[in-house]
Amino acid sequence: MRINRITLREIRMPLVHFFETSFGRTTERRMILVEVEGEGATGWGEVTAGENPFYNEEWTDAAWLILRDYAAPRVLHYELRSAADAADRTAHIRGHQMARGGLEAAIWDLEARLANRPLWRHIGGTRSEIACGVSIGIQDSVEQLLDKITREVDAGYQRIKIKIKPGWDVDVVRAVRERFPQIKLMADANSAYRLSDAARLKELDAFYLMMIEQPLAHDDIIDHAKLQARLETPVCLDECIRNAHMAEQAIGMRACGIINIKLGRVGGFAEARRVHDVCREHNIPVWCGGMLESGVGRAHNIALSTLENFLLPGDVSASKRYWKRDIVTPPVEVTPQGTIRTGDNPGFGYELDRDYIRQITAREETLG
Ligand code: OSB
Ligand code: MG
Repeated sequence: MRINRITLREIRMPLVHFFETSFGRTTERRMILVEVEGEGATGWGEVTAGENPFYNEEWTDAAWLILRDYAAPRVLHYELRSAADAADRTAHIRGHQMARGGLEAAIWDLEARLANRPLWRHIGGTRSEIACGVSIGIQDSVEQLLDKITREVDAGYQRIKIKIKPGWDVDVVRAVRERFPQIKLMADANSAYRLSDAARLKELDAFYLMMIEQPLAHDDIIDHAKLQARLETPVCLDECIRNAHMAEQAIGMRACGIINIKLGRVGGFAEARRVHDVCREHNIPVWCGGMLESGVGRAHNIALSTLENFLLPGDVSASKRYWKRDIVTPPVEVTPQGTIRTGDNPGFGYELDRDYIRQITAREETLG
């Protein structure tokens, strides 16, 4: 398979509602779409980096340069044996998994289309319906948070994740638990705590959370192991896990009981599958995380979630929770049972709304 053209597009999409985490508030997404052309077909990927280097070190503007100057030239006009080999072509780049992963995912989509197969089957997925949860950001008041949770539970979502940070943690989780004693509930701190906060985090054990996600530093597996030894609640690692080797080390150290796999964070489908396989071998369940994706990234997350060891509801939810209008048609929809059904369409499975993409494109560059 040979790629002869790569088009980068930066699109801007305002969120229906701001999304706030411990590292800040997002009101508009700036994401890069990667379109690869080769063998008479095209494939699409999305770069999941944030607008600022606050979740991890990547951000939209850096990703653009990495793709344009380093990643794309390594893939263009090169005879790829398969999409599974695409990540190797850019593996000499240190870090920048999200930039590399957007390109890699586009190549998988292209390969699936050339084979006339749905992407989820092409990557080895086994389930035709995935379980969905929601991630609910920090709100201006606890009342607002409770209202939002009510809405999502009523919509059928199978588990609720709330964001926490110092000052918005134990009391908030207690209030949620009092109102919703039965729901599957978890909390995500996005690295807002230090090991010296262990006693505070230990208080969360009282609320039988499914897990606490990434409480400590984004790059510190060792302290998570020390924390996990003191908590009943399973730790779930997100930011810390950038590849299968790190997953293996974290599991070996008992730093976590669960891992969140994000396609971009690990650099694409090939590495995501390796992380998945390592976790399965060690009986560590995984689920698919999200990065406020447009329909393209969302569709890739759906495909990823069909792999066998995605045993817990993920952060893959309906387009309308984020966008007034998504860039795919139909938009991603969730059943009243809190699931998303996959289909038999080739590639990532949705139609692109090219008119709308054109309208919201802030810059475009074709390489090759
Ligand atoms: O840590 O999972 C996270 C959004 C932006 C950055 C980091 C995270 C998130 C989410 C949202 O939790 C998940 C989603 O619904 O896309
Ligand atoms: Mg997270």
